[in-house]
Amino acid sequence: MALRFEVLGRFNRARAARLTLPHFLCETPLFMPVGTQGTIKGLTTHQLEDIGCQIILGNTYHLALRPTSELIDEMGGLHKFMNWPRALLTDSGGFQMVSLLHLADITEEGVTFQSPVDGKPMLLTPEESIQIQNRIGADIIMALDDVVKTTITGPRIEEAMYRTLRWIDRCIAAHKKPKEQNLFGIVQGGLDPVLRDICVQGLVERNLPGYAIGGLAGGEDKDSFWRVVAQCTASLPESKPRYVMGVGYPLDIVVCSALGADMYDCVYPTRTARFGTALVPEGVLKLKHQSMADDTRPIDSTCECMVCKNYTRAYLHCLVTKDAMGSQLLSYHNLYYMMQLSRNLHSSIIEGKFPEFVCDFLRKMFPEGD
Ligand code: PRF
Ligand code: ZN
Repeated sequence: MALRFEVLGRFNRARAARLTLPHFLCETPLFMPVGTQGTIKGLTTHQLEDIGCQIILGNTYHLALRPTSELIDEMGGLHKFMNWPRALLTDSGGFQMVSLLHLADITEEGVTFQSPVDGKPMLLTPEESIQIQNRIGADIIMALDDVVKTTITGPRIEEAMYRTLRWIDRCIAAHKKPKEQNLFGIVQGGLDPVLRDICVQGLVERNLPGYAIGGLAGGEDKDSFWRVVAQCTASLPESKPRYVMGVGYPLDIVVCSALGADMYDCVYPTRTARFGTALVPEGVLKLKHQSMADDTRPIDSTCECMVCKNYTRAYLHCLVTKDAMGSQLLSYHNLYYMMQLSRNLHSSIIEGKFPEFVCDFLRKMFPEGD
């Protein structure tokens, strides 16, 4: 195993831990910004370090198409290629293909899709996904899973869960760098507690360095989503990191952390920034709104980020729709907000003040109590 996971503090099911990866020592709970083409849109790696990002996400599917994993390998791996000294995680590619390309088709062999480059049919097998991720060289690599929307029902959910379990053995067998890269398995099974349980047990038997909870944040209601997270975290090993994929909103991160999850990733903070929305303790602030045009305050007077120290809402309002700098500054602030949230979760758990932190977070976000 190429990681160490030490739980430093707990509050009921919530944990604060130190996750030592080959390229960086991370503290959990932890939010991972998503970069697709080997970059977090609009930010330099120096800015990501300033913000306090510990680990960022790359997508196998995008990187494999361009610049290709062979080229990244020749360049000495993705860390070196993108000049990012800290930790990296790559997703396996199947989820991106299925969610981006509606033409993708899943068979026992793997995920078949039409190449967006030349339209030719291509096949991503579990073996190939791992081989590509071995070339890219991230600290954490993800197993290829069969992902179905949680909103569908019937035998397809069961088929996808059992296929994910069969594929994990093909991923483990194909993984050539277990001393340098950590392969995480992904729990599937939709909203069915029996299927989720079979999947958790199957993956735990494989004794992997970490586990992800997949197949969520796909349009199911919050209650079902939290229920699945609570069930999975209750039976995953205490001594391994737990990663909830594709999550999420600040509220979801607080709730999932209370349920015992440790890691998260989502495009939301950077995507919403590009649409002119800033994350603030009260929820969101829409910089495009006409009321911002002559507002001389920063985005958030309690935020200590470079943007809030230097720019007014009025200036950002002026930029948001007209210049790339607008979305860059908002992305900077939004990621700072997510990192501060992660740090606050970590320290409040360590200091035994987690309930106070959660109450304070909820009171600010829902002042009317609704
Ligand atoms: N599997 C993989 N990547 C993912 C997910 C998943 O289930 C999700 C959740 N829908 C986000 N990203 N491989
Ligand atoms: Zn700020």
